[in-house]
Amino acid sequence: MEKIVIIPTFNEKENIEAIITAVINLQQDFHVLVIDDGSPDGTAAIVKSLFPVFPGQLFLEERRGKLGLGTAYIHGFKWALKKGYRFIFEMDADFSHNPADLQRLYLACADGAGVAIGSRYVKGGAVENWPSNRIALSKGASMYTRIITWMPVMDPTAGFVCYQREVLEAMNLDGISFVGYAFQIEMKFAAWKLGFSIKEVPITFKDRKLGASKMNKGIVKEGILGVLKLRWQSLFKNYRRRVSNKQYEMSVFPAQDVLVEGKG
Ligand SMILES: Nc1nc2c(ncn2[C@@H]2O[C@H](COP(=O)(O)OP(=O)(O)OP(=O)(O)O)[C@@H](O)[C@H]2O)c(=O)[nH]1
Ligand SMILES: [Mg+2]
Repeated sequence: MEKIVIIPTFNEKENIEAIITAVINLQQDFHVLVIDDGSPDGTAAIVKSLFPVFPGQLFLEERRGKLGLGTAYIHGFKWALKKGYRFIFEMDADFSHNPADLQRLYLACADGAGVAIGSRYVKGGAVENWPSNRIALSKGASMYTRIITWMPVMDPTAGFVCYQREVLEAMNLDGISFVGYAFQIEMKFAAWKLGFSIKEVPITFKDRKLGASKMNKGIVKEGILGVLKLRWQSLFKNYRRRVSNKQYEMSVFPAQDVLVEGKG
């Protein structure tokens, strides 16, 4: 019970079987938890049909409607903590993240990072096949986040992440308020504010080949306003208070600069 990959899904019937199979067939003891938000295309039924193929390795949590990526992950984090997993991963269902990189994120955490980020925007990272307007939006969001928050993370919107369980335990997960892209920014911001070490591991991100994007204007708006809100709240210590889990004594992964793989 070491490593679990949480995959949130909404209408991913074209990808879900292949991504689950790819993760488990790595043969590196990754379990998979799918959080499906009542996908009308029957994604959850495909997951259930795979239970006999991957007994004890594949799990499904079904929610009633599309409640957002952020709350899906919070649900998954709580589930994974309760089951005792030590390394808890976030990954998309659409093969934008290469399952073969999971082990590199794991090794970064096993090596001492509290959070390992699969990063497109550090040396060695890349984005393939994304239209130039998507790249501009993503890079713009990263730069905007760095300027406003001063958080020294090159890819703050990344959705390919490994957390040590202690990092999630130290957080008041109900205090994380954003649901779209801003959720990804907020999780990293919270880990950073709580003093955990973060390491960016270069990855190549590929555009989805199958299924439809869930990106929309509301997600962008939440990001723009959300980052300002995070910065504002953190000025007055309210933020730290809100996202920290008071029962937890923090000392396991002391604060240090954000590190980049290959640079010490
Ligand atoms: N459970 C759940 N999963 C979601 C929700 N919104 C998106 N997802 C899943 O989250 C992952 C990322 O969503 P994507 O649509 O790929 O978002 P994106 O990567 O920004 O956009 P594209 O790459 O252009 O598709 C995918 O696995 C989606 O199925 C949601 O509201 N609930
Ligand atoms: Mg995607």
